[in-house]
This record gives sequence, C-alpha cells and structure tokens, in this order.
Amino acid sequence: MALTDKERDFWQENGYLVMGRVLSPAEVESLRRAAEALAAGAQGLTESMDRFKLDVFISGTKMLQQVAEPHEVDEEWMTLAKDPRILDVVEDLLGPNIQLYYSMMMMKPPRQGFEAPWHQDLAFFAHDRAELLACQVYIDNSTPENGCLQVVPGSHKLGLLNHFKDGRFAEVVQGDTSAFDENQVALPVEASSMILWHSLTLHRSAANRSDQSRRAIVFEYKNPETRLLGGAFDWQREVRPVGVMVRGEDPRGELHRA
Ligand SMILES: O=C(O)CCC(=O)C(=O)O
Repeated sequence: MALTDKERDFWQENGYLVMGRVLSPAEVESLRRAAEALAAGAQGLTESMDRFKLDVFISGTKMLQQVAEPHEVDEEWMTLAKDPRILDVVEDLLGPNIQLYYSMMMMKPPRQGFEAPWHQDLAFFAHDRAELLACQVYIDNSTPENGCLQVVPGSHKLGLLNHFKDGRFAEVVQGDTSAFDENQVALPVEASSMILWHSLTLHRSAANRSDQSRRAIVFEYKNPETRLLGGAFDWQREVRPVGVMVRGEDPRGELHRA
C-alpha cells in the first residue's frame, strides 16, 4: 500500500491527490534535459504536425504547447511512466493491472502557455467505466501565475457532464460554470511533485502570465478491462490510443507489455 487510509479517503471524497517531492533534484534536471530534446524535435515547425501541437496564445507567436506520447520517443519518459513511486499509488487507486493509455508533455512557455477550460478527461475518450486517472509529473514549479492546475473537489461524483455544443465536441464543459469557479481549488506544486486526478474530476488551468516556464508530463492510466467506446478527441497529433501494459496483466491478453 503506497497510500495511507487518509490519502485514500481524500481521493474518494475529492477525486484528486497531490504528492510533493516524488523525484530527486537530479532526476528533475535529467527530465528537463529530456524535455528540451523533445522540444527540439519541433524546431522549424510553423504548424502543428504529428505529435507536436503549436498554438498562439498571449504574445501572438505560435509556439510549441504539447507533445503527444513522449514515452514513445525517449525511453526516459517510459521509465518514468513505469516508476514504482508512481505505479504503487496508481495501483492503490486502479488495482493491480495498469495500462498506460497515453502521455502528453504540456509546455507552458513564459508568457505563452495555453489555457485549458473546465473539462473532464473522460469526455475526450469515452469508456464504459470511469476506471481511468491522470497523473501529472512536474519538472518546473507550478504556480497560480504560470497556470497551475485547478480542480473542483468532489466533481468526480457528478458523472459525465455535457461537452458537446451544436452536435460537435467542444472540449469544454457546457452550461453555467460559475459554481465550479466558486468551488475550485488551485494546486500549486514544486517541480518533482505529482498530481493525480480522476477521469471525471473537473479541472482547468489558466495561461502562463509569468516569466517562468511550466512544464509537466501527464500520464493517463487505466484498468485494461475498461473499454474504449469512442474518442470525441479527433486531432491529427493523436498517435495512440492502444497503450501498453505497465504493471500486472491484461486479462484479455490483447495488450503489449512495455
Ligand atoms: O497541464 C494543464 O494545465 C492541464 C492538463 C489537462 O487539462 C489535462 O491533461 O487534461
């Protein structure tokens, strides 16, 4: 058991967990170098392509904001995805069989980073059960100024909310969100920390209005028996969505082991 009863109860009640100082300073340094190497792959791009998503934010300059599936590019990210300090916690929450469903490096360059409006991850990839969670590992400090994650505690109990507008997937929860704004909790963390959230937990983050970069990699894990029903998330960079087993067994014997 990696989690205390108190932490497990907190997860059940609130749908998220913050765990500080998971990685050593040397590991964070090494991952920062790996992130720079990853970003170098997008050098010269003026449009989103393959796994690289570029976007325009505050300054009007198009910049790299996200890299899909870093664990397929560099072994260092796969090693991190399989790190027992992460998987022991995930096992406590999802059970012994764990599939890495996808990973995404979120870049929020100084005064540039994207804004993520209120959403539930399950809306992006519908499954028959909500036995999926996200684990975001930070390699930079994350603050209210550079766009730290915000969550609505307990919102994983609301079920799946509507993310469709005029018949199209809108990537943002629809309707009046003022109650979410009022009840939200900001989750600033130091580099080396991780935040886990339930696939139904409402979350968002603001743009980076500081001079400090905010980079973090998100790993989405699931119980391999949880069935994909269809993805509303239709984007050219999407190079998944089969995933690999990172712990335990796939009872259906369909998935590869990493
Ligand atoms: O990194 C962020 O600020 C947002 C992450 C997010 O919304 C997601 O991974 O679903």
